[in-house]
Amino acid sequence: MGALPNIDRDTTALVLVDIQPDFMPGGALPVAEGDAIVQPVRELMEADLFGLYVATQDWHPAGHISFASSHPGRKPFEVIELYGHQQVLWPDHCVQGTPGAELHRGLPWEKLSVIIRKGTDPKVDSYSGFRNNWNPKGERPPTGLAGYLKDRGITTIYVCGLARDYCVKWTAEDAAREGFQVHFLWDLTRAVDPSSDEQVRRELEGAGVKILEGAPVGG
Ligand code: VGL
Ligand code: ZN
Repeated sequence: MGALPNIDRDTTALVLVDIQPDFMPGGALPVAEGDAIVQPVRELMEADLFGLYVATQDWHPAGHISFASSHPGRKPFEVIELYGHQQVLWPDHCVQGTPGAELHRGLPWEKLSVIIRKGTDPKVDSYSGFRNNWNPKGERPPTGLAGYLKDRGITTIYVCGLARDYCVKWTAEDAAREGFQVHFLWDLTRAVDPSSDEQVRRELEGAGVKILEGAPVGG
């Protein structure tokens, strides 16, 4: 690829999802090759193509409902039913205030206008930057990010980060439902389960998300 389509800075934001040490190799919930996105994401941020930069940060209280350790007898990566939906049980990760929950030190975060911290409700998980997962009432409460972007005239977003098959995917799908044009920077993401890649592609395309491959700048 090597070049992005023309970007209108006034209406286009870059959304950086969960680029945190706990999702890097050696972290608490490691994503294979998660560290490989850091340099291309840095180059993309430094290219200064976007009018607005937003990050999400997975930010769970200790004892969070998504942790296997909160469910006696369960192990990480088992799936349970929670409030009528499937919930993967994760290793403890991104615990508020721990080093693994920080934003990765290799990126120019000073460009950010806002950081959306998510997964802060002890009883509700949150993959997407736009809405929590389902709560006991069957709702997915908004984080305010859609309004934040719309109030600033943003109509188009590019998404990258970790993990491709969870938080980046859910963020992209919710953004499309909110009416944004969504571009998924495939090679600036990595998956928890790479065997799901083809299904992830089909579901993103079904949601109206455009998948862009290759290094967006340089590369
Ligand atoms: C994520 C699982 C649990 C992600 C966050 O960032 O994709 N995955 N929490
Ligand atoms: Zn999480």
